[in-house]
Amino acid sequence: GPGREWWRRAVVYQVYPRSFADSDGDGVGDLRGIIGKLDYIAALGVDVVWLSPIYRSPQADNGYDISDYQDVDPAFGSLADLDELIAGLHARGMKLVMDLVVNHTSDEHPWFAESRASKDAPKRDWYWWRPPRPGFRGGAPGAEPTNWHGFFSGSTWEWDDATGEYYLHLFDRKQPDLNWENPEVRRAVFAMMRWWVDRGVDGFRMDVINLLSKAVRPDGSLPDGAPLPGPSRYGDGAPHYTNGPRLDEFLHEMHQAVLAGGARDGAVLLSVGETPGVTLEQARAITDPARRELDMVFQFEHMGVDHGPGGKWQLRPLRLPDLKANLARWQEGLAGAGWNSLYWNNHDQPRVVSRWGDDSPEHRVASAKTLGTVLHLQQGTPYVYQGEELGMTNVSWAQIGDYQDVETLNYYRESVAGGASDGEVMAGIGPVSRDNARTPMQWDDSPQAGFTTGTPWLSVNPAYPQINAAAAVADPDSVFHHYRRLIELRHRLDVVVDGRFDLLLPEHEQVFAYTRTLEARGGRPGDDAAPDDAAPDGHHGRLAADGDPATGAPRILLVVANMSSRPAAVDLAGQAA
Ligand code: ISL
Repeated sequence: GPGREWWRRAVVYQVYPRSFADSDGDGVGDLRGIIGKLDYIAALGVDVVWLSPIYRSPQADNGYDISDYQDVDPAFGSLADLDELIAGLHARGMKLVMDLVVNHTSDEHPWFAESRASKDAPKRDWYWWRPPRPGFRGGAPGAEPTNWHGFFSGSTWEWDDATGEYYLHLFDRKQPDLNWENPEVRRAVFAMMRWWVDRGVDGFRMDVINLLSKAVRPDGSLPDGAPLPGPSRYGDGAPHYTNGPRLDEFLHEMHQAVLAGGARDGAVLLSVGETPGVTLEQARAITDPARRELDMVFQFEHMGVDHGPGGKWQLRPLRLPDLKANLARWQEGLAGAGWNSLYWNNHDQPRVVSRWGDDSPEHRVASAKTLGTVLHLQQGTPYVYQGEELGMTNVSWAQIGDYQDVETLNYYRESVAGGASDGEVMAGIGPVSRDNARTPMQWDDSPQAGFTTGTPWLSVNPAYPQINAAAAVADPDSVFHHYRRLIELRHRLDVVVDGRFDLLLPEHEQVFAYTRTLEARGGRPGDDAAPDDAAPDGHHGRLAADGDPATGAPRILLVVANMSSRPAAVDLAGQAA
């Protein structure tokens, strides 16, 4: 019944196919590569694999630009390979969550080709076409229908000379936004989703799903955004497309049309929305089970605590109290109301051990374990991004030519055109570029980290001789085995799933400490206290459990983790309940 869904106890592992494992030596990871690593993923003990997009795509944004939702890109393999992957996961008791990218398509999708054909094309209204601003010549600077600045730099509007109108693209110009106001668009998306459910997928991770509803006025126009700081001629459009007026309605419709039907095997489907800019209040609405929208969302506030005035490109050192306050607010805010997703990493974020930990040779392993402990013992569904379980680290390349990511390249171009020096722009890019997450998975210490027999599409991180899966699996004290034990704890202990979260020492600059407490003594007889092997090593943290005298099951977990590489003294007297 409600409140007991399988995903409350589950851990999800994200695979970014392009960078995971290459079976055919072309330098690009593929589905057969993933199939060959299923035993590795199963050994970690995760319940679900979330697969970043493998659909047919021109790869302008590594597959987040889809030209056919119902086929596999030849770079990744075939539908038959995907069926084999689904079967291989199911055979090992794991599920598959697909990436659903329906805020936009590729400009090479047939829907867009039909839409751009003429002003009265039947699919014209499937995308956002608008005339130039009155008094301006189409294509001239300032003629765009709104002043919005795009996620990937520049205007969100692209001029189309053939029909004399602009189309909207919140991301790259090769990613035109679908018009969800049009019921035919919604029907086509829901039919596509059901096709995947029938094929055996167990859920969807929904790309920028809270950007679907734009604040369109009755006359069809869209509002300008407040001017951005600095010399930029653009404005901030986010308030006009983030959690827009019809979002809850669209998500509820999707729930009724697809999600309510469940998976092919009868289990509930997992739905997780990626929701940049979402507030706690909005997330509570979206994930409130009574509203029947989504199970959980990825919030972004904690990813912003180290952003400078210039945003992500100006990372500042973390102030631990800020991170703790934010995560505690989400723990408390969704408790008993919605559900949290827990993540440090994904394919868009720098590696957490480099960002908020200590990736030096002396401290990397302990630091990565500590970060894992602090996240995995919170309430919610944890997501592990490939390589996080190895403590993989950032790269920092000196030349823009070493980077491949469209967001990074567009940002570089715009900044240098605006007068910034190569040096300052590269200093911003190094610590935060999405390519930090996208270097090939490090399997072993053979050439190219065992990722490919050819030339990888993006350079391997030179740290691979020390940091790789073969070494980690063989070492019982590795980050890998620590993550495996954390995942096992969630499966075994009700207090990890359901316990109330209470932050301790909120102002402490080094220590992240909290308790999880089960009010109702609902432990299963026979469970014992948290095993010693769950305790992270030495000065980097510890985990304690207090057994319920009635059942023997742990009733309270105390997590005390030193997030710094310096010794820390804490006095917990009077802190724990
Ligand atoms: O990467 C970001 C912050 O560092 C975000 O701005 C990111 O672009 C945003 O969270 C949306 O991400 C998702 O949609 C994009 C795609 O490029 C990302 O990979 C995807 O996760 C467009 O589909």
